[in-house]
Amino acid sequence: MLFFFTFLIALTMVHCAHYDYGEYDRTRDDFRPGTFPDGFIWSTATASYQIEGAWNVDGKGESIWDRFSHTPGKVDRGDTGDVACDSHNKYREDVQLMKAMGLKYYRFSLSWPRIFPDGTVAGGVNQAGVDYYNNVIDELLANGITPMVTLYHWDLPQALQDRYGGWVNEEIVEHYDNYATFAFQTFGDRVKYWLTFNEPMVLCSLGYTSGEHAPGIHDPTSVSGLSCGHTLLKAHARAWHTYNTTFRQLQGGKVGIALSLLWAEPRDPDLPADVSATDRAMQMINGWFAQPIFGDGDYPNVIKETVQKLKSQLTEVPEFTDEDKSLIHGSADFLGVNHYSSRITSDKPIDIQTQSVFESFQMTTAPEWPRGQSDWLFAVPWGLRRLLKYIKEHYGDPDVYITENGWSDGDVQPPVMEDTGRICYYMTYIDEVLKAIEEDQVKVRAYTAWSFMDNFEWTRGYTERFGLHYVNFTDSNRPRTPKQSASFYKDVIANNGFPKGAEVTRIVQDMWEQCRGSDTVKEEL
Ligand code: GBH
Repeated sequence: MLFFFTFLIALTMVHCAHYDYGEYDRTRDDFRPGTFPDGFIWSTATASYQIEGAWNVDGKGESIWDRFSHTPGKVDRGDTGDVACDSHNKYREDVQLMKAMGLKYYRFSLSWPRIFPDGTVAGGVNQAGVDYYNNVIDELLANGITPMVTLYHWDLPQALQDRYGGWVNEEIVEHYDNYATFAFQTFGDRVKYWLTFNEPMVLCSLGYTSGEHAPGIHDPTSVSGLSCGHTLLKAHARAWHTYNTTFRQLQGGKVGIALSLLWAEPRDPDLPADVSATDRAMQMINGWFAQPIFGDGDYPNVIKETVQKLKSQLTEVPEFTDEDKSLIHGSADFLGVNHYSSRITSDKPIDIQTQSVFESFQMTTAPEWPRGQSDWLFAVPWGLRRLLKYIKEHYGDPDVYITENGWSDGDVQPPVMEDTGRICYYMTYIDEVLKAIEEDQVKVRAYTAWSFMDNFEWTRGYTERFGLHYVNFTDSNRPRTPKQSASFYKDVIANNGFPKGAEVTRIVQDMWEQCRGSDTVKEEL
């Protein structure tokens, strides 16, 4: 009955929708069998605050996420990362599970306050924290898994927040650079892939504009958000130059940044207003960080216009000097792409006197796009291919590492172990990466599934599950169990994609038809 009802609604909505996806191409949703280039990197990812726990153990300092999650009302159900997946204790087990999947790479992040409790070198290094990361890295390498390390995945030392107000203050750049230098020096003999920051756009807009994330600053003028971004770009460039001049020759690694990039499609591609609204959205969301580093070295026009308007309110006007620009431009060995979803964009007229250009577009989704547990997560696999082509054309054809891509289920009983929604998501998105490589010659070098296991999903706590492994958060041992998607991804890794011919294609093709043709995904909603 419920199924029939859902089906009926789905049909009606598809029927009523008048969306047109631009140069719609009949082969857009076709399955393309094939394997990835030799040496293609298959990885999964996590982040320190989301998995480690041990928030106040062994000399670790408090982070802004400890403070934030301990503040009533900030996180659903009052969940915190105090224990999380307990990976501080269980990392060896995690590595064995990775090995069982045939994973050869693993992306994780360092907790800055675990290494420098008050964020500064002067405040002293916490040797127990250094030992922990040495152990994780050694354990990975001993099991044939290459570490990919994010220096900053949102858990700023609370002491730096208190002392400087966090990322709005440029004095923090020096401390970040010292921390990065220490990490390169200490772990760089074994770590060859670095990410300076995870998703600056998300951390500045949710942390310093809407206040939904730590440190919880609500500033609708955008001044704090823009200053945050400005500081981050400088900090990123500093760390890259440190590596480039001091460590590269000796260590031979690569340093990039993980940007959260969205694909936006005009609602009506024949309507110039929608097309330019889409362009503004892409500039603002993607170009804010991508353009200074990978594009022409400066902010996109939409950002510059906004800064001009805000100038009177700003103490420190975020504009780059020529020296800043030349330091930031080209300061990455690869572009890390965190991509999850797409949006349909249309123009929204604004009053230029009182409103910002940020409000000059409107985003929506199509009714036929399957939705994950997260309210923002819609599966639009072809959006990834278009985004990758856009990156190639607008951001200097860089080496691209997909550093995150994934799907959420709810925290339901019984848990979703036959996670068809996730398998369909991975399968279709991965195939779009293959198309981007083979048909559009985008230099994609890596694909990373978010996440290795269910974890602390920020303000959603443990209510949204992104893992290839199920974690039981009510059991003090935090047992992990592989979901069906783990064995699916294991096969993809073992086959280096979807090999042509023979049995494999038939099985994969059947799966594809199930994902594309039926209501498997919709039924899960
Ligand atoms: C990533 O953030 C994080 O790096 C990771 O830690 C996190 O667990 C994972 O994704 C899953 O959320 O589309 O306009 O409605 C992704 C954060 C959250 C950024 C949703 C964009 C929606 C804006 N994304 N947000 S919109």
